Amino acid sequence: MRVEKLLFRFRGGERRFGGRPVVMGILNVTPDSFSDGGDHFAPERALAHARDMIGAGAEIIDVGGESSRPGAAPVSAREEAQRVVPVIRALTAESNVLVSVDTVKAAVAEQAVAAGAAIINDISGLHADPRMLDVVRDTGAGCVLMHMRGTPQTMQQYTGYDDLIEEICRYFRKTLRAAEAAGVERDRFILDPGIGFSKTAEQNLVLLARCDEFRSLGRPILVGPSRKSFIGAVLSEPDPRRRIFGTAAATACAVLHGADIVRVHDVAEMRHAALVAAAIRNWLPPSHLYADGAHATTEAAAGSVSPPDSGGRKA
Ligand code: 7PM
Repeated sequence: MRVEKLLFRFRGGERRFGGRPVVMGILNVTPDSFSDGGDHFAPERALAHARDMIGAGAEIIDVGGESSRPGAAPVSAREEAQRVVPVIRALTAESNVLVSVDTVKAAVAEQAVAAGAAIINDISGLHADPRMLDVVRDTGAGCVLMHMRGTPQTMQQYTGYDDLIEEICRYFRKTLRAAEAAGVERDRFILDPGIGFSKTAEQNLVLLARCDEFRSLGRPILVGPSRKSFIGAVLSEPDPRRRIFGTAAATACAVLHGADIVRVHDVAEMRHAALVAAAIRNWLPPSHLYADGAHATTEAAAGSVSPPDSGGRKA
């Protein structure tokens, strides 16, 4: 079976997605996640966690300095940059892991890229800060374009969709078109349907089951199901730390249905879930999974199946 390998360009390089699934490890650099014992943020502890995730197989580290939690105290651009910049600088100095910065603020993104980040992960899909698209263009950074309606404070008021998948696709098309008009090529973008952002629990399940429909836009697909409340809703499990197996199931489903990148807390576990799901995906006939126009014959499909341990799909 032939699955499109998609070129992604970012500051300092390019890579192809569409073969082996890639794990993005979440690094929250906030005082509540890595304190020095008091109320202060300890960058050394955050770095140690990043090293652990790299050791466990993370190929991208997503560094965020502001909680997206509804009701979380707002953080100034200055404070947010003070948290993420030293960590990004140290991490990119010692490792060639790809670093993304999880921010909706153009000023933070700019400093993060100057410190070594290759990718800007903007949960507002370039809508929160009018300068963000300029920063993507001028820095040459890659960009994760996530779908959300409203803000983290208001998003759960906007879960009414006539056609969930179609409306998210329309949002992606529109934003990609605006970006192109501003001089940012499509190959700089990764698309993310925004699991948990302005979606009901049921809608999140639909997104994971139908990830493949976003592939028609010709860009790599990222999903972030990690420990989220829709898993808690299915399992009646209020404690996010006890949603790891649930996250593994969600990760496997997303990869089976064509997701290229998974953004997770539990890197070692989700890497295994993703690799096994991809091995299954690669062994299934294409008609079962992909509407990408690749209708291989039986022989062609068999000829291009990669053994599970290669984890990859031949072009
Ligand atoms: C509170 C609410 C705390 C939500 C943390 C979160 C995504 C993301 C986040 C995602 C991309 C979390 C989220 N989620 N970026 N940032 N995709 N691209 O659970 O799904 O990590 S924050």
